[in-house]
Amino acid sequence: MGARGCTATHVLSLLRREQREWLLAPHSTAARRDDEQREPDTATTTITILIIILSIPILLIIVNFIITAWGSSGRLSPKDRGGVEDGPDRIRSAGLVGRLQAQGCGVKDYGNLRFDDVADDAPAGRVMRPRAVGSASRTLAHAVFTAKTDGHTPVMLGGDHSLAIGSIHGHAAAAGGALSVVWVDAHADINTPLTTPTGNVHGQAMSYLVRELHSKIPALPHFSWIKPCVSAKDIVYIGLRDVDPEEHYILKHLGIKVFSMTEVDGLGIARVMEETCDYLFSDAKKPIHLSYDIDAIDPLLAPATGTPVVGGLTYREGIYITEQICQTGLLSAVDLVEVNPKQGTTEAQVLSTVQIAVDVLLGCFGRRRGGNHPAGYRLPEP
Ligand SMILES: [Mn+2]
Repeated sequence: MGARGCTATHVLSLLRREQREWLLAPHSTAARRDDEQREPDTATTTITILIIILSIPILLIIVNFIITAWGSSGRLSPKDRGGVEDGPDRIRSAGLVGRLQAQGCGVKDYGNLRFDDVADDAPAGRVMRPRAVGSASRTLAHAVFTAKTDGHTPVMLGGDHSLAIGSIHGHAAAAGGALSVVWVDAHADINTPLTTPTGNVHGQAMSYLVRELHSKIPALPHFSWIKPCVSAKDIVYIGLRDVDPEEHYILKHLGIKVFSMTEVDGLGIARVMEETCDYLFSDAKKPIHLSYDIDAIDPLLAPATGTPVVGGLTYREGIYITEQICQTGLLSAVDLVEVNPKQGTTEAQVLSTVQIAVDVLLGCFGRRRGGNHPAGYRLPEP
């Protein structure tokens, strides 16, 4: 696969403060409880969309700043059929930037981050393409770090879920290591390089980031810069329904909070989100990194993805998650990954998947199904 240069279109519109305030709708139960202690700044954080594209498909949006990253060669595993690198541009074509701006977000599209392929990138143990993934992730981590330190909320459009290594690493570095991660996915993506059944890094992303797994991660070429940066207690999974036995052991052994589809069914999504917020805020209120895999949504609705699993979130559940996370006022970065246009068998399937991805992001940044209006709006006088 040929390497492609970095291209970027910058769409920047600065957001006036009063335009931003209406983005923050009424707070969730958990957030409301601690309303008085809320940092005033978190309620008016601008959104930067940063779109990055990796040769490991990554798209990074900083809401206020979009970084898109995808790969020139699609997914990393030979077994994967490719196409996930086309996800970000389809999401753009669906009008993401304009729709975010229309709801009051300042958005800067950083274009697609593209990464050179690495010659002779032989597997390291079971891990496929470690050098390409390792170096691309490092580039992404730096982009996210820069975006965060510039005060933006990055949005990473994938691309596959391996991009979370770079995005969470960069985010954690900017946040001083104190971060909550809400991982919405059919899969846990927490196999270690020694347990992975496929070698795909997108099934291992979390294992490189969790402090408690550090001793289980072997040295890999181009991975030595990665330092674990998230504590097991600061992670919440939502939507799991395809978890490998080794992953299940890790989740149980580390006591990671999981709301699988069983809990979504049993509790209902409102209770799941209330418990998620209570759990994450029981200690300190840390910035939230939302890593949202479109395959969390049921494949009847979002079929254009690489590893669909039956029995997923409804559209309403998937959007409710974003509305609640938005209302915490703590959303600090978002990954939206695994939209793969080549996996749709019809154009309608692709459009459905892309539209849900757009709606997920709109929900993250203030869209309320009950409606919104700008804070300063006044009815016209006759
Ligand atoms: Mn995933």
